[in-house]
Amino acid sequence: MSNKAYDLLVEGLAGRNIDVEQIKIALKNQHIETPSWGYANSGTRFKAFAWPGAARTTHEKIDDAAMVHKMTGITPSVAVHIPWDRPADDDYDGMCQYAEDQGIKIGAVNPNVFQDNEYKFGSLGNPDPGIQERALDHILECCELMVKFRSDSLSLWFADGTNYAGQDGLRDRKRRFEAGLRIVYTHLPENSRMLIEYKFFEPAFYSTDIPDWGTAYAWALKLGPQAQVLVDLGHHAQGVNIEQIVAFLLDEGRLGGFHFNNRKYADDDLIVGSVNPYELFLIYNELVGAELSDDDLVSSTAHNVAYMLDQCHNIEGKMAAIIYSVLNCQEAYAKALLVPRKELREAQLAGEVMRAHEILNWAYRLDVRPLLAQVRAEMGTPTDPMAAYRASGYEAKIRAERGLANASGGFQ
Ligand code: RM4
Ligand code: MN
Ligand code: MN
Repeated sequence: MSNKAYDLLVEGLAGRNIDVEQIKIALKNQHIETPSWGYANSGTRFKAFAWPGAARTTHEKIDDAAMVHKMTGITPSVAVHIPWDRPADDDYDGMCQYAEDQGIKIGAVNPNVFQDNEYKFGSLGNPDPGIQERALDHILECCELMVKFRSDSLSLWFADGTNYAGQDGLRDRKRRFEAGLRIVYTHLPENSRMLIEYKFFEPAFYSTDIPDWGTAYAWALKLGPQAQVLVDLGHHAQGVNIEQIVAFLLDEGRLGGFHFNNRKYADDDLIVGSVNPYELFLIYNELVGAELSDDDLVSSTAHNVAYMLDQCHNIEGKMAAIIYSVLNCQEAYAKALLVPRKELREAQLAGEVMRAHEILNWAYRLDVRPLLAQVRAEMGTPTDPMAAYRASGYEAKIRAERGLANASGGFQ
């Protein structure tokens, strides 16, 4: 394949002692998990605008996830939410088989302890022991489902918190949570892990039981090595330095995974990289640095990170938005791989502030599209996934087959 732009890029990189072949291997091994709920209709608390063709069943969500994998080659798994994705006939083997027949696997299992009326005052943190137990039972059932789905990650997010000062005892809630999480921990299947997701506010507005990475990290430490922290990019206050959190958790062996999305104001769940592509690059820069580290704990932690999307496509079509998100992650990873790390380190150690900053930004400013086109060609996937998707006729097909579903609120 003649790819002039690619040849030029390789030439430029050689001058900086960058081995493109190694970088292509890393890019071919990149994996991003897509969320089943991202293919269904969703909306804000004001209105959910139905998208013609949005997936209505888990089979349809699997079909869509498989199509994204066909277009990108790097999304071989789909995360499920229980009960949204519980197979109607309880045939879990059949569901796994269906996914495998489409060329993908079931990934992280997400329990749902926030949508039933009982959870008005929380789940594990609820003052009512009966409701704590109900939540616990559901999460433990999800641990059993992990075995059926052959999944190795339990992804935990809680809507728990309070809306008014004095509503509940903050320490009481902490203790209830800790007790619940300890029980969950002992039920994790072998060789699996639990990912503890934090979020600073919403739906609770006064206090949230797992508000930040520090709380999630403290519990992961108390629980044991199978517990790690999940960083959702939308779950921080404005201006928080997420790449520094990522660096800390990587260095301590406790970064378990990501929920990628982007925010401008709150937990907006917009397309990852759409608001702040530089931040995404800086996050990937920490991950690549850790992958290359000669500290075994750090590099194995980085290699085991579960990269997942957690987005909500309210006014745009789901499929193209998810493909675009995957490409944004691919581009950020490619740029991070191209950082001339030796040069950067030398500049850092010499205290050359501007030189170090410039070296990092040199990689960020590279146009990596010819490299990615080359990688895709070598992988046998479309060199331009967005164009290939548009030309595939998939959207017209699902629109005709599925039509316009009734959208209410939330994710279904
Ligand atoms: C939360 C959080 C969780 C997701 C729910 C639906 O804000 O990001 O990961 O499962 O939304
Ligand atoms: Mn999330
Ligand atoms: Mn969120």
